[in-house]
Amino acid sequence: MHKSGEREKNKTKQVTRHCSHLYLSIYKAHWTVDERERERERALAMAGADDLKVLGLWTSPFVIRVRIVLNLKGLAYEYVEDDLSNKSALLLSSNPVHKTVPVLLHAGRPVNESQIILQYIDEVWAGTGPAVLPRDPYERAAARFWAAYIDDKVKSAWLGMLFECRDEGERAEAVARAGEALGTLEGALRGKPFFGGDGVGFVDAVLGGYLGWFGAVGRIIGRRLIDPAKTPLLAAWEDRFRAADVAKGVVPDDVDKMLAFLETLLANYYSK
Ligand SMILES: N[C@@H](CCC(=O)N[C@@H](CS)C(=O)NCC(=O)O)C(=O)O
Repeated sequence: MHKSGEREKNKTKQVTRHCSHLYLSIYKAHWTVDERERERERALAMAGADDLKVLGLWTSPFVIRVRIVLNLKGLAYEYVEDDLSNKSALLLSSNPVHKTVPVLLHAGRPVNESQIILQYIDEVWAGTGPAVLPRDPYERAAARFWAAYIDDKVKSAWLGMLFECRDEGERAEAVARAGEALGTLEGALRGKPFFGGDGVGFVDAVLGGYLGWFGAVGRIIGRRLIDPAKTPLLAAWEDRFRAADVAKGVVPDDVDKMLAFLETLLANYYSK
């Protein structure tokens, strides 16, 4: 095929991918290339730079962190709760590799994996609201380091404390592991109100996503998981974070509801 014809075909394919529902309105044979290009731009704008949908689960630390960052950026989005015992066709087709929530759909295009989603939001809306990751490359590397640390150490302790422990001894062991990881994070906070400095940032959102479950653990073990006696800076951070506007309505604070959810989950998944 002729090169310009090939380019034209590719553009049409691209638009079809981005906003298939608008396809018919842009594909008019008598239009010139320029007219089609202008219409393509218009169609993409209509599809909405801010057309955002989150597929989620209200208790998921990974989903919660995405919602926190969308709140931080002041971005409106549609939230769709998925049923992980009967995953939606949209979830399966949007995250065919892991089949997990969260999925962010931006103008219909899926972005997977929560930390990647947070960075995507920060890049696309760099000019909107506060920066999620620090702008300084060294500080940014440090934030990514701590976020990875949290999803390694805190995540495994979280699974151990609630979902994988077979008895109270195993729970206590996981609680101790969580305490160690939280002790290390106390050092990373270094007296700042938030990991991100004066306001919530990347690491705050990543750790903050777990706070609903920390509340549930607290009820089970009879004390705050983030122990004010051992990690006073982090305990103050928790209070500050829970009170922040970005966390409101997103970080679960109803411990009874969390524990009822846990019970159902354990009965449905882990007894099989
Ligand atoms: N690494 C993933 C973890 C996501 C994840 O594990 N999500 C859970 C909900 S908390 C899920 O969708 N589980 C469904 C499954 O594993 O089938 C991320 O950060 O997005």
